[in-house]
Amino acid sequence: MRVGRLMIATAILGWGAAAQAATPDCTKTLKLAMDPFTNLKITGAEHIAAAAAGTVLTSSNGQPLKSAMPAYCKISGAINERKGADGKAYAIGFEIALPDDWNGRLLFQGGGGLNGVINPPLGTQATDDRPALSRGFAVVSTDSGHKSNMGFDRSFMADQQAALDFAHASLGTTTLAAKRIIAAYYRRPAHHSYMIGCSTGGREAMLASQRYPDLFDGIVSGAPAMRTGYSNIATSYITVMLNQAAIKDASGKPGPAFSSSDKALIAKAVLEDCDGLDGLRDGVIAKAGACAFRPVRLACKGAKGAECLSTAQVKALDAAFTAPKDAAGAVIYPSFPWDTGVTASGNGIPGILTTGVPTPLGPTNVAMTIDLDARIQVVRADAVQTLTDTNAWTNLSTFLDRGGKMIWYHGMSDPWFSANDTQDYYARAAAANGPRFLSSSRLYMVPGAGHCGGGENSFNQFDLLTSLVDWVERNEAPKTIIARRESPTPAERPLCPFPSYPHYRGAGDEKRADSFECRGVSSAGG
Ligand SMILES: [Ca+2]
Repeated sequence: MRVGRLMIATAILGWGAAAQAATPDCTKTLKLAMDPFTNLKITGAEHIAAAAAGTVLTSSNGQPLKSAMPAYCKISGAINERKGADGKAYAIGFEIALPDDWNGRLLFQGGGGLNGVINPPLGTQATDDRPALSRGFAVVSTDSGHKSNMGFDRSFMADQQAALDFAHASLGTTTLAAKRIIAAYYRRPAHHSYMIGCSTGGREAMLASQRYPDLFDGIVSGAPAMRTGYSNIATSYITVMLNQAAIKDASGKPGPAFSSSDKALIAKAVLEDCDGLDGLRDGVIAKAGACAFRPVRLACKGAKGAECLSTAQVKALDAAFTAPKDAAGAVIYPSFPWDTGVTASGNGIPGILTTGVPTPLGPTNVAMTIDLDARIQVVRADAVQTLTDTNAWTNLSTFLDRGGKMIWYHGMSDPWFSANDTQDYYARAAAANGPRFLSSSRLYMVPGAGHCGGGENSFNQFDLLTSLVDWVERNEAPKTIIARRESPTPAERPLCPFPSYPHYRGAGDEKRADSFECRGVSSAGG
């Protein structure tokens, strides 16, 4: 951080006298800057006053938080500052929020994309309207070892240590630094440590369980980016299958595979076949595992019309929802589930049936063919990708032997990483670790939800942190999680431990969670 000296001066001269008598002095952590062993430099320390509800933003351009935030000391730091192979300055940048009224716990806040920015350490993910900081957690966030203004700028990987830090190393380094700062600041260590992340943060949460089994007592992993090389092949494959059915322009470039009315037709048919399987036709497909929608039933008997799909469209849909395989017949990546979000076109990443337009993930993909075997060879030969991925490692014996607990969640309409892939990892981890995995781990599918949130008809607001802490510290294993939404009308719905799902009891207010019961085999007995 280039502002380091100025901020240190400000910290020394500034607000320290204003701190309450019972509150540790933020500036005392500055002595850590001289510790040569950790190569840890404190670059800033600032006491942040308590803030009223609705006045703190999730990020500089984010949404206002509904909860009030407590007074806290914000420490900024840099670990291992150096000049990298490409001549750029590197360090693991981090911020840690140390609330005046501390609850004795640490929360590591996972990142997103390719990281490169230090998001405000608030702990908003999977905490509904009560971020971890508002509950008294000390919260740390990090750029994972490089600076970037672009979400998918890979140039830092030219530097070996920066690549290692992104792949995994910064997680351990930052967590140890956070624990050290906490112990120095409060004069006692955190009694429990937690980790929550989604997407890249979900991958980092998996890393925490797999490669740093001693660091965390409880972990939440949402929609983990566990093997992006493979998922990128899958989404490219799906788009190519759909492009083959699209109408081409004069240059041969494919437009959208489906018109708006085509997508409405598909969405209506999927609901007709699968919405009611959970006992209630409400636009939510809660029993997706039993959804057996077949596109052929929408095939035109004659010419293409508004009420049917062309033969090419049906063929493309079948291919798009079938797992791509390599030449040897091995599945490269699981298929995506039929869910309500497959035709979504909202503000987030559009549903996987939306082609012919650029998305937040990149420019319009107009490819008409894809060589799956060539692509998979490139991914397998990519050393950084291999080190970064978390799909293969399932030995969690050290983490589980320590009593570690883990909660997973994934939106069923996530168009980037298939919810089926997280289910697949969960099954493999269960097979590898035996009953102790199932007694220490839960997976919750979120019908209709997109990538780490969103979803037009989804109950996507839920608090997993409370359940995780109760599990770790009171041995109260979670069963159902009460999820809610505020629009179109406020309503609640249970999330059930996978593979069970919430089934309508047949009577009762459908806005109330207790009108539903978890059905189907569940390790949690839910
Ligand atoms: Ca339903």
